[in-house]
Amino acid sequence: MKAKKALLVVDVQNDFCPGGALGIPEADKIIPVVNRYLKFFSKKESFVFATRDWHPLRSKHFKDFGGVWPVHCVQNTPGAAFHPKLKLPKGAIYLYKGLDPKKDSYSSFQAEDERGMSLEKLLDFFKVKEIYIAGLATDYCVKFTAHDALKHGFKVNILMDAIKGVNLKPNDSEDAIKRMVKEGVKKVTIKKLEG
Ligand code: VGL
Ligand code: ZN
Repeated sequence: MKAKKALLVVDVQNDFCPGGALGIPEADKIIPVVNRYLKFFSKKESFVFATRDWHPLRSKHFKDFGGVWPVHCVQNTPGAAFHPKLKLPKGAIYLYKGLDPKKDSYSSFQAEDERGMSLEKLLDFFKVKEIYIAGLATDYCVKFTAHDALKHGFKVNILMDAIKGVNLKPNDSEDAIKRMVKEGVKKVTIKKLEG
């Protein structure tokens, strides 16, 4: 049987887009490209996973409680909703992360579906061996997700034209990409993929 692939769309939520509580400049510009990847992978009968940062109102992740971030992506608020332009297909599998008020939980490998099933369990169940990562933010969730995926033995690709970073320090995203590549991640673009 051919090894299965999955597209992982990370945290394309209102609060991470311009105008949101933790708005990343031009984050919304990746959305048409993410949609092209969604179309591409749907045709290939790959799996689609979509995560949402999904924090309780009181969390150590937030400045008010000792963290570094403004309050963002609070469970069931409009800021935590997917960006309205994101076109997730029927059959997409939804995951939530950042649920634990005592942890940052940047990695999608700390995410779970509504039944509490982890990403790793789901990928194993569907026999996925290779993942493609798009979304926000390059220097946090994307970086930690790629790291954990490699650690768990998956082949990992980052979609260079469909990620965007927070850049608390100006070079954070660049450094994150260098580190991911060093660890064994492959850089992919929609042109390369559609070939
Ligand atoms: C993230 C900052 C704060 C992320 C989450 O998922 O990349 N970044 N919370
Ligand atoms: Zn967060």
